Amino acid sequence: MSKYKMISPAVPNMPWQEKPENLTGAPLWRYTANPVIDRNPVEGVARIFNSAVIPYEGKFIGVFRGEQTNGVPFIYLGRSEDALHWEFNKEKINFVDEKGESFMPKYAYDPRLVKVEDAYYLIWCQDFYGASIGLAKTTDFKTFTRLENPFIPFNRNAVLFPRKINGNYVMLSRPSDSGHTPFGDIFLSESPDMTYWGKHRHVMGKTPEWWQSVKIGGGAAPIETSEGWLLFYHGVTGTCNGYVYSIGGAILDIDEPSKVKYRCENFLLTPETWYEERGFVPNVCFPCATIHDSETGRIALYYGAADSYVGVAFTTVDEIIDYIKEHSLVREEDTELGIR
Ligand code: BMA
Repeated sequence: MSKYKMISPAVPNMPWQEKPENLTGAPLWRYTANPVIDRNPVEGVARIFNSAVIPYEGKFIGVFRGEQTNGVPFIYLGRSEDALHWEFNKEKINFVDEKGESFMPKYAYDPRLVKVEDAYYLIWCQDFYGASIGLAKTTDFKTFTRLENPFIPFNRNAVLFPRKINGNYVMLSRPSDSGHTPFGDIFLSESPDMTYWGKHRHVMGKTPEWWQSVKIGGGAAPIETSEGWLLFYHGVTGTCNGYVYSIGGAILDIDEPSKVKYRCENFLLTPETWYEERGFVPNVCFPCATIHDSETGRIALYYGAADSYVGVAFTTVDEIIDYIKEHSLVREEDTELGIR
């Protein structure tokens, strides 16, 4: 019996590996066969990373950031029986407008995939006269209808909550600049209809802890738990060799998620294996999705590694929440409602 509960469906066939016995003091453990997606995964695509997966019809489906051989990122659909071995469509996702006509972004990267009620939403970063957030809806993974862009530029790392809160859809995002953004806090916005977004609130920002001292950004869709919304996010530090991306964890208030209840002072995972340290952009662990099973409390976290691969790390709801609580350091700005 788990101490804490995840309020989400059971996913008995989710991928899983037990915690290694010699692992102490670390709340996440890597899948031993990582990376689960290697280079040149499909014709015309050099690398897949920073991608999101979800259970679907007893199997798994995902939206994948594919770096095409012309260097431009786009989103590809993938399917899997076990969420570890993936088959990708050779064609990129064909987005349409509300009339059903093709409506392709110029580029698309870092997709997230979230089910809210009966629909699946894709959220990604694209050009809208500058880097901004794109949004699309599907119910069958055949037709992907773009919705209005939720925010004006510049903005990245948008993540939708998996249910409405107080009657509204809720999205986290990270206002940014047009380049490699040397700043950035996580904000929250609400919408009654997925068209008009407002009631913006500050959730949390960078901290003096060096691993997240430059900027932070949303990661996987928050998991509803008995302790609040469990959020895996990324935190960035600057070094003389560039940015280093680690994975952090926080628990947000269930009814007022702009208030942070617990926030882990330590990173949960930082680049240390070859596929995280070496690649197109070295030293990047970039979380984008979880698959989790409410019956067993198991969580599989999917993250992009070195802008080149996809890795999976495991934990349990008890293990991760206890670790975040035990190492929580919440500052006044975190606990505020986040409006000024
Ligand atoms: C960020 C995003 C991510 C990328 C990371 C490291 O700004 O563009 O897609 O993984 O940089 O390069």
